Amino acid sequence: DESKEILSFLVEFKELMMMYKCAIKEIKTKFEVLDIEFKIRYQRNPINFINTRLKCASSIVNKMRRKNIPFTIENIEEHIHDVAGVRVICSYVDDIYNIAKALLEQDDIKLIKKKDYIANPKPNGYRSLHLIVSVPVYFAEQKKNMKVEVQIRTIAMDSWASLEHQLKYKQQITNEEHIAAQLKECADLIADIDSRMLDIRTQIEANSSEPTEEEILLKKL
Ligand code: 0O2
Repeated sequence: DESKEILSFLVEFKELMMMYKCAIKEIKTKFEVLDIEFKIRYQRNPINFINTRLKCASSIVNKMRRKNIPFTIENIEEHIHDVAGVRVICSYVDDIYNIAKALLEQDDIKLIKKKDYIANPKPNGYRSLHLIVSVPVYFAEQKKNMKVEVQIRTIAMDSWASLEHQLKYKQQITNEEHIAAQLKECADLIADIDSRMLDIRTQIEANSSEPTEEEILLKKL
């Protein structure tokens, strides 16, 4: 009887993971569409690349243990917001907010939670815009609203976060406070560089008199 229960849980778990995988596809496509449209309008891509990941079973179990939540299918859906993860890496800081706004304005997207770690960086220096959204996914016999965690950040913020993430897993850091202070300093330097790069782009755009493809075409007519 118990093995029957375990088997049915595993079947349900596999099905739930399949649904999250599909939700990732939906959200990724939405960002790809926005990137294509933006390129046509402004002659540049706001998105550098998109990474996606499905949280593995052991990470889900660990997170639920940490939060003292019993491991059931319903609880995963209700309490674990980052089973489906989409990370969008933008060129400039303003792209982050433009792309987030465009996603949230879509009428099938529901914002569940927003954490702006760019306006309010974490004490360690971490910066990124986090959105937990819900998106409807259409399956053969049902429509299901699925939660996806979206992290939007610049290339510079992303490189800092990747290295910091790696360093965190290195055990027994000696001189920990000093290391943390240096990491924080790097994060702040990176934020300064991001804001200066945006400033440079704005200056170039203000002085740019390069005609668009359409303007060149119109002149030829
Ligand atoms: P992984 O391996 O990336 O999946 P909550 O959901 O509100 O209970 P949670 O989950 O801590 O709290 O939410 P939060 O703060 O929005 O962070 C979720 C994710 O953001 C993390 O996922 C990381 O990916 C990233 N993140 C947050 N803080 C940091 C940080 O200080 N450094 C780095 N490098 N990444 C960070 P996971 O599950 O921790 O890990």
